[in-house]
Amino acid sequence: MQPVLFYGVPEGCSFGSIVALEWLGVPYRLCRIRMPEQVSGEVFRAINPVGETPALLTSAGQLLAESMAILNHLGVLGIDKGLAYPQGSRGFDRLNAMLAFLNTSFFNAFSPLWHALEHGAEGIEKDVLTRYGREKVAKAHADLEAMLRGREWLLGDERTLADAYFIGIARWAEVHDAIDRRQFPGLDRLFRRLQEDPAVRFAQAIEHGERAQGGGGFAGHVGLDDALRLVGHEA
Ligand SMILES: N[C@@H](CCC(=O)N[C@@H](CS)C(=O)NCC(=O)O)C(=O)O
Repeated sequence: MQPVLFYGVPEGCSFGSIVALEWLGVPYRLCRIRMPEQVSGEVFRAINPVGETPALLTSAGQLLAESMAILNHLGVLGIDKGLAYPQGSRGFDRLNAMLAFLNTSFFNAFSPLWHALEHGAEGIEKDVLTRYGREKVAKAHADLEAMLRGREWLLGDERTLADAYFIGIARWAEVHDAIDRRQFPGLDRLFRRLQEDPAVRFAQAIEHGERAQGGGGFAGHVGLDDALRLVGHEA
């Protein structure tokens, strides 16, 4: 069975999992979930009880939530391409540590800004959340810039699934006008390089509902009800 990735729009962190699937080149399908209405609805909670995207229906017909779990699950398919590493290796530990930083410190830095936007904060509440969020985003960028240590990609000379996940979150800086990325030259170079990547352009087109020409194994969209019927059905 082809895996199905449930991705959230607009601006979901699931963007990174779409880029990862494209880089891996494996056949897959997508199921589009609108946030917040559809993601928190009863039907989607049968996919992920937490009401969050991404979620993956694996090729074995099993459900998997959480970006880190999904990326590590997919990573096994990308070891020969250098996109991930076998568990027990130094590469695996470095990739896992980077994903953990991105999934916690980097992701969470944007939380006050998302809260202000999604809850229509006004006046002093908005000011406090905005200042707090911008400080957190700047610190997370400074920390990541230090971790990058002048390398081309987050882990070295070659791209890995960490770079795929990074771009899906880093673009939130523009959504919230949170920082000027040029203050972090290594991250700025990485961001610009990723923006030119065909898989990133493909994921952007998918999110915007535009006709998307992927270079990977995208096999089309599936509706949520049809995806539900696939749960538990192995190939
Ligand atoms: N820890 C989860 C967090 C997932 C998450 O927060 N997803 C957001 C989109 S980035 C979501 O689905 N939010 C639901 C909503 O906006 O109502 C992961 O890393 O996958």
